[in-house]
Amino acid sequence: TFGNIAYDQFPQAISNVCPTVLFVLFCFPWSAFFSHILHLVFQVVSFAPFTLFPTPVPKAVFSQALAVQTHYNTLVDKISQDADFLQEALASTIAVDDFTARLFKIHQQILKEGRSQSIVLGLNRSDYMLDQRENDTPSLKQIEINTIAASFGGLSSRTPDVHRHILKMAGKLEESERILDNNPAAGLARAIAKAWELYGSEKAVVAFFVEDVQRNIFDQRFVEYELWKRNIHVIRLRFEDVFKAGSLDQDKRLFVDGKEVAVVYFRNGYMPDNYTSEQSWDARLLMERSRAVKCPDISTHLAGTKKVQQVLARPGVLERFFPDQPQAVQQIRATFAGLYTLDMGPEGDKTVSMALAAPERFVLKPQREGGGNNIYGSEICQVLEEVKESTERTAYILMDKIHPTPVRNYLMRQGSPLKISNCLSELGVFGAYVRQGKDMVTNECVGHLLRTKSSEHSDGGVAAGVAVLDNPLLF
Ligand code: GSH
Repeated sequence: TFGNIAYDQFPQAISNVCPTVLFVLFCFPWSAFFSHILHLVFQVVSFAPFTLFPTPVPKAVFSQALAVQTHYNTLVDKISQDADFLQEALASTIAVDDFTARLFKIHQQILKEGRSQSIVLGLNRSDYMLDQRENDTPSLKQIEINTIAASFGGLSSRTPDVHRHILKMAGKLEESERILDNNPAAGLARAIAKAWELYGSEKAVVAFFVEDVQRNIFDQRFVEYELWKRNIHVIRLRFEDVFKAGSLDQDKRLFVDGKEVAVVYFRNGYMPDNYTSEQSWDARLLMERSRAVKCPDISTHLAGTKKVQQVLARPGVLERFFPDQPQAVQQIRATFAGLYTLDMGPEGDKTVSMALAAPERFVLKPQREGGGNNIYGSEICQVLEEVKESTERTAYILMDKIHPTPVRNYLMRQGSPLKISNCLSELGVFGAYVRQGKDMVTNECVGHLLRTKSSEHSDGGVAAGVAVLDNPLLF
């Protein structure tokens, strides 16, 4: 390392040069300087952020979250098949939200043409926080369910070993042994593999549909490698690949660059910004129309919108999907926070007044995925004052704010100073299912994800640069 070489290792001639020049040449920390510049310019890989220690989570709520997951899988799947419900639930939203409206248009076109594939693959993640009111026991409340690009199943398959190791080093052997095994990557891949097998063509590939700039590639790779282990060929596709080299044959088989695609696993396409041109929308439509198994298909994507989440909380709606299963209804409903409509009319007006009177009690949510889109506190008033008299307000829903108890921990993130923070955690549970026609072939809960962020941030996940990966330590 250039900057650390001592003067006396250099010939006398050099030490006769002006001391300032020598100082700059040899004492300035050039190596650190260049490595910093190189790092800024060429940074390709950095470690995934994580908490130094696992976070305590009560056993009862953890088990509750795992137990309800297969019902959530069924619910999402049933919603996706109920065109009338989706139409009715989303009517007010698509009138004002262009992105949801475009997705809905594709959904309608597919219904008109008839679905070309009866195999459905669903990989989702239902996210919760623990609501702790005064001395009550904490209660599990759903934040949202992600039915598209539900991430971090790959990395969370590796984090248990990180915390086991740290706890051992800290002399906490007993705690280290209590870190749960977790392998969502294997479970997600198992469902993808099942869909691929049912598709029934050995040479067809599984395509991971990804962004142009892939910041979370390693999370995806862990799922990918599970598929390669089963001798399933995986490719990665971007919008451009599909619109430039994708086509359907006369049986609507999807071919990209001459390869037949059995399964398209969407890890992109959930945000308006992902669709940079009309060609992106054409590519999405092409994939949806194809015989490839889509994960998710367009209807399942729509089933994960915030508006659907709010409509599900209305009295009687869950019963529509589980007419003979009061137990499932009860288990799902127990996880609902208060959710309120902003549709035009007296009920929506009441929601507006309630939010304006006590904004700190609520979260205002637009129909967006990817994290960091929610509105809190005085900003709720600003937004609602602007839109309250117009249909624009129907682009949002209002939800009760959840109050988890902060826990102190260190958030380990590249470039961030090490400091103890008050932290809040969010527990996610991964669901995976495959249906063929009317037959539910598999329906599983395949693992969990604990994410933790500083309580300074009201919103945002790992991908948004706010939360970090964690593990539950059950008590
Ligand atoms: N495109 C990236 C990937 O596929 O890994 C990110 C996808 C993404 O942001 N997914 C959201 C998520 O699971 C759901 S739409 N976020 C969790 C988080 O960022 O903490």
